[in-house]
Amino acid sequence: MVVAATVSPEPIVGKVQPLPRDAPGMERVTVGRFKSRLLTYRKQPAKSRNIGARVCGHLCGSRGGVRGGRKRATIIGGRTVLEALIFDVDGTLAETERDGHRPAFNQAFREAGLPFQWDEETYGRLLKVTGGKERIRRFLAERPDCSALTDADIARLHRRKTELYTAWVQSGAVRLRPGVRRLIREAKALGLKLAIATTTSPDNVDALLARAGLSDAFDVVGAGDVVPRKKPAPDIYAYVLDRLGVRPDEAIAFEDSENGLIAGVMAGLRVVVTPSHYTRGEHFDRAWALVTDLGEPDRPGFDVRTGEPVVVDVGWLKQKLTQGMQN
Ligand code: XBP
Ligand code: MG
Repeated sequence: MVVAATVSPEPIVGKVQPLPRDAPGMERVTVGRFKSRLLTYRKQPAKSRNIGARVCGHLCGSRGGVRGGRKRATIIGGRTVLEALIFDVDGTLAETERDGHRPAFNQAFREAGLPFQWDEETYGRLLKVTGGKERIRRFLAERPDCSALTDADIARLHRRKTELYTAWVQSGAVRLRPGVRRLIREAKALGLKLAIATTTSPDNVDALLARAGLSDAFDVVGAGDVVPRKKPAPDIYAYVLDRLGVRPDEAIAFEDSENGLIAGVMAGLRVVVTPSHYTRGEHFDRAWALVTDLGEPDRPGFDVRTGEPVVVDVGWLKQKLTQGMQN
């Protein structure tokens, strides 16, 4: 069946509607092909004439583009369709670092008889190193007075830390940040795909989602050592996008840190940043949106750049996408 991008001034999340193959006055111009979906623009009279140029302009523009010539954007009425939301975990879904991961590391160190503890300030500095095992290794490299640990020692230590951290999560000590549950539920109800892209260990993600009642919400979970290079490398986002089957310009990422922002931008994504306890002083110039938190209708977050109150929902994201394409 031949399908065509219809001209709709309304939703960004639009529908691909069938057109009769030989509709009069129409000429077929193939714009793109994505998976089993054939997206065809048929030149239409009068008002829709500018669509070809807008489509071409977008595909040839600096954002998105056709990476490797493999996938093409799903374009409805000259707009890229929003297909997926991708969430970071620590700091983005919940404030987990200072009172969750940090004490778990420290208890694991104590139990192993190691002669150091990470205070809040030290941990904030070490957070620049993503991944718990990598963080321990970096710390030990800075401390020649500490006896060297083998990779196997570090892995064992980290397994214990994960047990302690997941127990903390299961105890109910951590809550989702404002607007997180609301946005996830809304996006799910509207049929968007949802994914996790995190450096944290898969057990930590499972524990947090289970405790939050969101275990079934995500189509793809990319976590921990599933890719060799952790953030700020874009690998985890590339992994998740591939499994979702969506292009970077069809998805929006949510991050709390500069490392996460760099990873998302390098993967070609638009990134909404909600800075967290440890990341408030970092640089977020390249964020697509920078808000204090996602906000709730009765307690909005704030756009850090304009000071405007904001409730980040799917409608807000789609509106912002539309504005971006008009600029
Ligand atoms: C944050 C991280 C993780 C956690 C600790 O990941 O860098 O390393 O601090 O978790 P993100 P592990 O913000 O990408 O969710 O000890 O399991 O690595
Ligand atoms: Mg984070």
